[in-house]
Amino acid sequence: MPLDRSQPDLLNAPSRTADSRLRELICGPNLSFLMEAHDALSAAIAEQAGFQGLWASGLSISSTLGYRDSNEASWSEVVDTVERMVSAVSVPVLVDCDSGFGNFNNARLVARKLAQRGASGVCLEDKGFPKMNSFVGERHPLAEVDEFCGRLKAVKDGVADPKFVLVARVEALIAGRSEQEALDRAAAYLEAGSDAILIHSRKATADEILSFAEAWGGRCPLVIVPTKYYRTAVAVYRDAGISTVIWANHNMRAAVAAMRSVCERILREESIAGIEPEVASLNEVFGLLGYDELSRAETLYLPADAPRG
Ligand code: SPV
Ligand code: MG
Repeated sequence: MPLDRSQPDLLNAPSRTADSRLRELICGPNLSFLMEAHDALSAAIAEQAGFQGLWASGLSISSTLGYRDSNEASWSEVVDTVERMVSAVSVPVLVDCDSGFGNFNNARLVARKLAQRGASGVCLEDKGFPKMNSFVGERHPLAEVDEFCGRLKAVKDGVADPKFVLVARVEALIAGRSEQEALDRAAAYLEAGSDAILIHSRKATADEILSFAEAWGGRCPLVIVPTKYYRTAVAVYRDAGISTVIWANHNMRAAVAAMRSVCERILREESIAGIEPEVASLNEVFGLLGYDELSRAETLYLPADAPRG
């Protein structure tokens, strides 16, 4: 259900604290899905479509801000974006925290800020700072295991709320390392306090993910991001005991495709008549942003003869 915008304190104030729903999604017995969002509007659309939880994607947030997914966006820009997202929805948000924006101290600072702004969990990947998007290029140097475990422990200790979820992301397969190294890293990150392991792959099939899942043997929930192996049916993940699938960048990519198509048509046709049936109506936009709540509030709080917005 969309946020009840009749609650004024939820309109703009970063008043949410983590609740247990993200933990239930990721650690529960059923396969769950997190949908990518990168701003308040995409978050509200994903919630209204029926998603129970959101992925605040680093790639998508960077892209919409005009940055490359290589820590060009500052941690505070990410926190501000997440705050707008959280304010727009009632479903929990897992935030892509990249590698934590530095060492253990930066990681715990960002996680704490995100928790204060209402995020329900963070995902930290075992790379250095700056990181590079996992699908770009061949150089993906991994963090030392002990040092990364320190980052995880610092986040766990830094956010006092036990409902806050910590996902550790293993990039060993992205970096071309062995499955054994991926398993060893995952075991160390679990020991360091992670609630779940995100095992990432950029292969076109799910083979290495499924092999990892079998070898992992359900030691803790597994999260996957099937951006490249998108042809695999989710039933396969259910059978493999995967906990959560993240559809990681598809709102952002849908927006790119739709905006490109509309811009090209308006330029070519020198008219907006042709695209009108294909774009969202203004009433849909006003509905998404709760304009009706504002007019109810005006009736409540403005003198009867005051000018209205
Ligand atoms: C993101 O959505 O920013 C992710 C997933 O981290 S990926 O782009 O696959 O690295
Ligand atoms: Mg990312």
